Amino acid sequence: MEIITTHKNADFDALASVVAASHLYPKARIVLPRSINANVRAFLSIHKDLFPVLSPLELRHDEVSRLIVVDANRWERLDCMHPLMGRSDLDIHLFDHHPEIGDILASQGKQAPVGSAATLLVQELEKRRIGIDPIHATLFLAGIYEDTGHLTFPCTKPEDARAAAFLLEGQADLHVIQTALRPGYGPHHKEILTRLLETARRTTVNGHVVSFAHAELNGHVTGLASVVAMLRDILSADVIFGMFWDGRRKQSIVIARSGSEGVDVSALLKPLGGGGRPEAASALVKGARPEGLENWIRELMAQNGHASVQIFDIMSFPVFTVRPDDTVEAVHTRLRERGHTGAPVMDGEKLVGVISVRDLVKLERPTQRSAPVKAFMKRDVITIDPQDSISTALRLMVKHDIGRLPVVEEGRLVGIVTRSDLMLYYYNLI
Ligand SMILES: [Mn+2]
Repeated sequence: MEIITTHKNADFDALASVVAASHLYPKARIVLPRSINANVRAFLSIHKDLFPVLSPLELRHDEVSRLIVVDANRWERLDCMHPLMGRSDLDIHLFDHHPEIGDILASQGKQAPVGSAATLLVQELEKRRIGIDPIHATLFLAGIYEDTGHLTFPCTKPEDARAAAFLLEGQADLHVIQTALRPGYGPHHKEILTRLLETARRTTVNGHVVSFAHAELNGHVTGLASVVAMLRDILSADVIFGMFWDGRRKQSIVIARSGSEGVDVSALLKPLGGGGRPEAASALVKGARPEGLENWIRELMAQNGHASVQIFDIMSFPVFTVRPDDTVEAVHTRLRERGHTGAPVMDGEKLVGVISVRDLVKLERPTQRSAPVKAFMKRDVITIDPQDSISTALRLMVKHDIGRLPVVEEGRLVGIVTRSDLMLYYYNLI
């Protein structure tokens, strides 16, 4: 007997991958783990007949001759498959996209760090010219979209977009996908969100705006991650930690979301036994209260401060500056020659203003051209510290609509960071 299985808490990528694998292995039975995400369960309740599945409890392990694993590469992530571990006569095929190396050793299959496991299987179906009907195309696309955040997560690869295009050509239904991927949001979630908003506290750690919000759980709640994601949008924090206390099981659940390149929440939660991706991670800690964990996380973040990229790493120096008594004409010419869009105005060692080409081009009259720049410079200069984070710089530029920030340390001008420095950083060009 051949079986296809996937990881516990099966998500759309997992379901899409097992179903796609069943196209590659028509004789194989699908064995779904007992725990399935709420939105996948809702989808299955309508589509159940299309995908006949076997419970792991019904499985006769000794009859299994081939195991096909999708969207997972570790035995511990599979449900009730331990009797198969270490069996030398078992033929294992593996289709997985997780970049870390696992302990399931396969003779065949496909492993590549693309955005979703479904991508790898869809590529295989396309290659072997195996037809996909619109309903299946819809499910496979839901898998790709879920794991890549509709092709927006940094894990997304060109292969994912190509597979998505192939499925759209195969008439995947975006209306169905929209409904299927919508997070379950009920009255209970609203209650939790309200509680989180009431308890949310904002702090700044290493220049990142970080929020911790607490809530107690009454019984098992699914979809907590989407509530935390909503909270992050509402609070517009760089990093958010949803801290949940499950009193009945005496355990804490930490769900973290980061919108800042400088903070890798999966690395942060690793010491707590958690994991995930740099921008989304979670941890379940038995016997520890959320308050204590919050302190622990704060300390970890403070320690990691030096590892994250600071303004010092991307700023330019030495800085081209002008004097307050230089004429508009002279400053304009010098900026143009150097290709700068602006400069700090220095009175000796003292930063007294900034002037930008944007201000200078408006000054056309001869009397203005010969006037000193101090008459037209901006005097309330927004500056930044070399130890500040990239996201702080970005926030200041957006808030004040400015394109450059003088970097000041102990009253001294040590560099300048411009919009184009940030752009080079975000596009990974430096
Ligand atoms: Mn996946």
